[in-house]
Amino acid sequence: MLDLFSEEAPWQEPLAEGAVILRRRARDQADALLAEIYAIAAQNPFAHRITPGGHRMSVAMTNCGDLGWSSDSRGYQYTEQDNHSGHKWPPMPSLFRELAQQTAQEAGFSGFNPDACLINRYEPGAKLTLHQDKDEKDLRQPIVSVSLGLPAVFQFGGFERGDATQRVLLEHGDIVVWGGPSRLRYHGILPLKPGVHPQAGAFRYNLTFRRAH
Ligand code: MD6
Ligand code: FE
Repeated sequence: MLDLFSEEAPWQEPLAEGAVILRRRARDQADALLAEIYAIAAQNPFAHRITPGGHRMSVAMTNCGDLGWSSDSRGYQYTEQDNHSGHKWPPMPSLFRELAQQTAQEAGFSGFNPDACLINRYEPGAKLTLHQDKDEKDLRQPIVSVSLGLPAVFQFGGFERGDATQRVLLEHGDIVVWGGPSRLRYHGILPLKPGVHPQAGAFRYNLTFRRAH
């Protein structure tokens, strides 16, 4: 919808071939997205997973959808239930699914149908070290990433961990869609700076939509 009174309508910012930032694209839905996140977390609480190397992750995670990503001493995997609570993951809200499908389409990826949504919650100091997302079966499918709450510095690198990285600030309502030739680029989040966001409080939330199976 065209909003003539908005100071800054969503705009697109290319990152690399197959990767684009849709700035502020989720801003108008942010309160509804946050309400869904809180409802999901009431059923399957955010938890700090342990990496296969034995480290406690500083980012707290939960999931919704048919499959959820998690980590434990056996490795990284997609599962149908939350190993912490023993419950299935809550269904993916239609608001989430439609936003992911629509924005994938806007970025040039038609027919995206996510079966997993990982929800990350960052508190001040929390970070995500450089990694590739490669646990999904079909790497031709893109990933859609929605940022809410406090801003964070996103590192977007190359295909080797040691490659140079671009740094971009991801703010409330920004969506990153990437796939194609960029699908296996290394990326991460630098330690979150303390702050209070008017809608999300002292946290940053990130939703990543994936086709896992
Ligand atoms: C984050 N995002 O923004 C972490 N992965 O908190 C990711 O790790 C990520 O944004 C794959 C695709 C898009 C992403
Ligand atoms: Fe990732």
